[in-house]
Order: sequence, then C-alpha cells, then structure tokens
Amino acid sequence: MEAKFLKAAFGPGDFPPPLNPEIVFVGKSNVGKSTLINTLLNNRRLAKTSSTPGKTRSINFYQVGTILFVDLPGYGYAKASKELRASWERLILSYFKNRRNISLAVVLLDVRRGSDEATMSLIRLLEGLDITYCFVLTKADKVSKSEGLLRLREIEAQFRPKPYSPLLFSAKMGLGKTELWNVIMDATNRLKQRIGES
Ligand SMILES: Nc1nc2c(ncn2[C@@H]2O[C@H](COP(=O)(O)OP(=O)(O)OP(=O)(O)O)[C@@H](O)[C@H]2O)c(=O)[nH]1
Ligand SMILES: [Mg+2]
Repeated sequence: MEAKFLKAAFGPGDFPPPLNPEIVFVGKSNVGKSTLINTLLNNRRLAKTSSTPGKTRSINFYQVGTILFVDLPGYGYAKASKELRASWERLILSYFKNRRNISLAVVLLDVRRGSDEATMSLIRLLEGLDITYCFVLTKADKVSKSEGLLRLREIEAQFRPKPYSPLLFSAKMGLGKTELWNVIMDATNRLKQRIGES
C-alpha cells in the first residue's frame, strides 16, 4: 500500500482534519511502535526508530491509502523530566479526546514485560471514550513460543478485550503482520458502518 509521511503534530492545532479512518499506535517508549509501523508498511525508513528511548516526541501522522496511521510518543519513559512527561500526557489526552475518526488503537506491550499501572489507565481511558483497541505483544522473537502464548493468555484473562484477541508480533520474524492487518481492515470497516448508520 502507498504510504507517506503526512505531518508531525506538537499540539491539537496541528492535527490534520479528522476525515479519514485512523489507526493509532500507542505504547511505552522503546516498545517498538515505529518499527511495527514500518513492518506493516514494508518500509524500513518511514517511521524513525532508535535504540534510544523517547525518540518520537511529536504525534506523527502517515497517510496509508485512504486511512491514517498515527505514531504516538511513548508514554511512561522513566528518564524524562516530570515536566516533559506531563506535556506528553496532555498531548496524548488531547489527541484521544479530539479524534472521532479513530477506528482502532493498537496497544503495544513488550512481550517480556506485560501490563502495568500505566497500561491499565490507558485502557480505562480508551474504554471511557468508546475507542476500539487491540493488544499487540511486541518483540515475540525474544521469548520462546510457549512463553509468548502464556503472555497472550495472561493479557486475555486480565482484560478480556473485545472484539479482538491479543496478538503476538515480531518485526524480526514478520510474525503477526497478516493478523494485525486483518484487525486493522475489520476495525476500519466497522467504523465506516457506524458512520454510515448515524
Ligand atoms: N528483537 C526485536 N527488536 C525489536 C522489535 N521491534 C522493535 N525492536 C527494537 O526495539 C527498539 C525500539 O524500537 P522503536 O520502534 O524505535 O520503538 P518506539 O516504540 O517507536 O520508541 P519511541 O519512539 O522511543 O517511543 C529498536 O532498537 C528496535 O530495533 C522486534 O520485533 N524484535
Ligand atoms: Mg517511535
């Protein structure tokens, strides 16, 4: 699919008009958001990745055919100053509260770390705003297959996410790519139906 960088937003005033269904990628710094976007789009350089956490500071919008991909700055990066963290949180909150065109939030968790307090408040926020989400456990190549499956079951039991079950993902092995595309297309069709009905 044809994909290009659209814009970097530092505040709500920079967001593009909410005219296209939007897939937003959210998770801690260094969890693999930008790498996952590049893997889905078969483009290794589109979203900037780095081994230094906290690289993505702006909300980056990508045009992917008729939908938008949104790379959010990582939350809960311990080494950032309090002030910086608060401004990130404001930016992310204003994003979720202002976009009626979100068809899916992809919630990334490192398969080795699982969920924590920050994840739970994120999920509460998404559920409160009626935003559909799907958990993706990243870096699945770092654990054995049986451990990966165990982590999936833990997330499933803890959150009982509906309508999408958690997925394992590895950029290194290309694992989970087809499954995640299926979820993205399904969620986008559901949003179109909802808009058509209202
Ligand atoms: N082994 C392995 N490493 C991965 C995978 N995905 C990402 N990484 C590595 O994890 C590091 C962080 O990846 P990024 O995609 O930059 O993470 P991010 O979530 O965008 O980070 P921020 O922009 O800082 O929030 C990089 O060194 C990647 O190469 C994966 O599936 N397997
Ligand atoms: Mg990034």
